[in-house]
Formats: sequence, structure tokens, C-alpha cells
Amino acid sequence: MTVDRAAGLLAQARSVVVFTGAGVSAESGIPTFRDVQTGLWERFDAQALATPQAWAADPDLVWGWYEWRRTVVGRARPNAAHRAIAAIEAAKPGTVVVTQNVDDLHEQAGSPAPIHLHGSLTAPRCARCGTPRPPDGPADEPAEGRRLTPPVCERCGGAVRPGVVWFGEALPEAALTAAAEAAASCDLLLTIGTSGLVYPAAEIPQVAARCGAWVIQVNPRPTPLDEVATVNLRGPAAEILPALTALTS
Ligand code: BJW
Ligand code: ZN
Repeated sequence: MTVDRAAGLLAQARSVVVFTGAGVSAESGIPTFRDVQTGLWERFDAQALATPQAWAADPDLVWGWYEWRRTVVGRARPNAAHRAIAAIEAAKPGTVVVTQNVDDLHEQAGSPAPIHLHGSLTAPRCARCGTPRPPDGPADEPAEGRRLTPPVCERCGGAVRPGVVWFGEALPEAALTAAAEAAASCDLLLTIGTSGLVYPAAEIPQVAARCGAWVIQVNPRPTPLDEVATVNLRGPAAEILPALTALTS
């Protein structure tokens, strides 16, 4: 069975990278981006909400939408997949978790220091001077489409923006470098719950494959990463990952 084969590779691996996308949080009740019917980009216009141009045109619309997202994420709890990933880290010291997700569910599950390639909903900063401005508290449960005026930066008076990476923006350089270096030097990369469509993040599993690492993919659906995967485990992460770790512990 493929899960046995994946468990065998994981048991042999000395240096592991875990690369995650929205699918790992799906079973915590957080919508993915591109899944048919349930994905955020099926219901909302990414260009009008997740670009610097959207922010410039209508900051209240963008801030209100991200506060709604923060409400959804604030109610969510880590699932069995997040916990299995933390267990892999505990069993194999030196494992690097690289996430595209802007929720903090890996940290809540016990992952000590996941690399965030696309920022975090809990790390807003001034759009003008970059000063961090942590959220005041839980989001105010704004409705999906409600406009909300962004807070004002205490340092320069600029508007505070969500601390996420929008389309057309560079990824945080240190995070991307650390992720690429870990991928280039690992002997196994687990890619979990990502469509593998958004670059440069989608390069990370490809870098690992090019450098000779085994790639195990966990996803209920085919993706462009099927081509580089040594083993494809088709199914929901919260079922597959506990089965995988049960076989290796
Ligand atoms: C399950 C499951 C379960 C479901 N268990 N699995 C043309 C070609 C190539 C590139 C480009 C292009 N045009 C533009 C670009 C560049 C662009 C890009 O890649 N676009 C593509 C979409 C075409 N990239 C960028 O703009 C990036 N920046 C950049 O390139 O900068 C250049 C630059 C350099 C120097 C200076 C200036 C600029 C930035 C990308 C930022 C992405 N941001 C977002 C939003 C973050 C904030 C927010 O949350 O609102 O990040 S978009 C969104 O996609 C989010 C995610 O992190 C990212 C990836 O999505 P993910 O995680 O893969 O989710 P889905 O929904 O796509 O897939 C979920 C998967 O889970 C599916 O496969 C399901 O089957 C699976 N699943 N249930 C396991 N239970
Ligand atoms: Zn400022």
C-alpha cells in the first residue's frame, strides 16, 4: 500500500521538510482558496481583495474582509494533520515546517517555528513605515462584506494593513531563502494540501525533487506536483497523516 511505502521513506529519512497549504487547515473549518464551490477565490474576487492595487483603491473593503477572515481563523482549532506534523518534528529533530498558510494552527498544534511564506493574519503592520501593530484582540466578528476602517499607525499615522503577502508582492526574503535552503538539503519533503499553483512558493517541492529528495504528496485531488511526487497519498490530510505517523512510531 502506498501509505506503507511513504512510512518506509519517512522512517529512513534523516532530514525532513513539511510544506503545507490551505488543505491542511480545511478540516479545521478554514476554507481553501481554489477548491470548487468552497474555495475563497470561487466566492470572492482575488484582484479586488488580495493585491496592493485593491488596498490602494479601497482599504476599508480589504481590511474588513481580512478581519472577517481573522474571525473565522480565530474560531478554528488545529486538527489531526497539524498534530501529526508536530509529532514528526518531535520524532525527527531538525525537521523544517514551511507553510503558505496565514493561520497560526501549526504553532497551536505544537510546531515550534514554522516558516511563514505568505505572512500571518495576526501580524498586521503599517502600510507606510512597516511598524508591526499586533491585533488589539479577537476580531470583531465583522460580516463577510462589511467595510471596516483600518487602525492608524501610532508611529507615523499611516494605515495599518494585513500582514499577508498579496499577489504581485515579494515574499519575505529570509523566509523564502530559509525554505529554499531546507528544500535543497533535505532527503524527504512532504507536501500537504496545496494546489502547487502559486509561485514562488510552489518551487519549494520542486527544488527538493531536483536535489534528489523523495517527495510525498498528501492531497485528495491531483495537482501539478504529482509529477515530482515519489508517492501520492490521495485523501484528506487529517486522515492520512495520523495513519502515516502511526506506522512510523
Ligand atoms: C486538501 C484538503 C484536505 C482540500 N486535505 N488537502 C503567471 C504564471 C506564474 C506566476 C504568476 C503568473 N501571474 C502572476 C504570477 C505570480 C503569482 C502567482 O503565482 N500567481 C498564480 C496564481 C498564477 N505570485 C505572486 O504574485 C507572488 N509574488 C510574486 O511572484 O512576487 C514577485 C515579486 C518579486 C520581487 C518584487 C515584487 C514582486 C505572491 C503570491 C502571494 C499569494 N497570496 C495568497 C493570499 C495570502 C493572503 C490571504 O490569505 O488572503 O496566498 S493567494 C493564496 O494561494 C494564499 C495561499 O497561500 C496560496 C496557495 O494556495 P494553496 O495553499 O495551495 O491553496 P489552494 O486552495 O490553491 O489549494 C488547496 C489544496 O488543498 C487543493 O489542492 C485541494 O485539493 C487540497 N485539499 N481539502 C488535504 N482535507
Ligand atoms: Zn507607520
